[in-house]
Amino acid sequence: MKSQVLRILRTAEGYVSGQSLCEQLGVSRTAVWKVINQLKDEGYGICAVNNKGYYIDSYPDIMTVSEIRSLLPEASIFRDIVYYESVGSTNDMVKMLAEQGSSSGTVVIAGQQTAGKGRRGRIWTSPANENIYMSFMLRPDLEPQKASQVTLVCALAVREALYKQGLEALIKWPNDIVIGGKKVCGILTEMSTQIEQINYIVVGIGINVQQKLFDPQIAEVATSLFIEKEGNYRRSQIAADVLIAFEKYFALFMTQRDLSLLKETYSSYLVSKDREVLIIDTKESRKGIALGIDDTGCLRVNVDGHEEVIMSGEVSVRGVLGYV
Ligand code: BT5
Repeated sequence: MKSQVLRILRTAEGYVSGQSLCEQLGVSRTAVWKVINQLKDEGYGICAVNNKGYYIDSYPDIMTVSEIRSLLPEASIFRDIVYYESVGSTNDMVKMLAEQGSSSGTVVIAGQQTAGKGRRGRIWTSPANENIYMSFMLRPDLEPQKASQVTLVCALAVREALYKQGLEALIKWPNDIVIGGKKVCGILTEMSTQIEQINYIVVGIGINVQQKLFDPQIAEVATSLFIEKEGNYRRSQIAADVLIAFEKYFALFMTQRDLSLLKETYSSYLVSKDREVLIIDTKESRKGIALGIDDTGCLRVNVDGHEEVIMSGEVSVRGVLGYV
């Protein structure tokens, strides 16, 4: 009921009377009053005026299930949201829930991760209560070899959510979001398969929001929204915006089961578009000009006048002068 009260107050043009809340929710005045007090305790700035009702004039930066749910449309595919103060990894947690039979669209969000993961055993640093650590699980009707394309769909969603915050975020193929040439977000997609079929797919997103200092090992390449542009970021709002944008892009992705409808948009946000990149193979490195992605999410690079198609995971691509 908390999320319903929040959704009503948030979308109202002005004050909402206690009577109207009671009627919309089918509960007593006392029940409404209790929820309002709980919300005040959580830090919501709720004005209560006699004969007018309630109005929210400030929102705290808190990650609660009711806050996030109230920011999502009622028909969102992300129905089951779980929040933990601290977990090892939100990807591992949502996988565990998937193994226990949780439904498609389960979301796990944490205030902190003690074993945050990057790709190939790398570490994702995840200090408490500053950033977003979120994973969701889907059970799409999709061939396993296409799962990695969902990472690119998610990158589009994160870019859009950050753009709503007034930030010019770009995508470093395949799974990083960068601002000012530094990494502000990483995405890790994992899956469980049966022969030729996906059981479930897990998409994990780490976004640095309020963090002001980074470990020396990553300080050169990592940044946060706050470092790039000071502001009162509300993590729940950003997390909800990512989920809303993901649902929109994922629906387009599933109509074709590839990135054909999204490749132009994705390519237009590529940080390396039309720029020289270094393709780092196990055997050799070579330079080329990044052109964009193809229908399957491979990076198209012009190398000495010939187009090469680079698969993610096969090689690493970076700017000739550094990370981007
Ligand atoms: C990624 O891996 O970029 C995927 C990161 C996914 C993290 C999310 S958080 C929620 C969910 N639960 C998890 O356990 N994971 C996901 P990769 O491309 O391998 O990049 C990892 C590299 O990024 C590290 O080796 C560092 O160099 C750098 N790095 C580590 N922590 C960072 C941070 N907080 N911000 C920016 N860069 C970081």
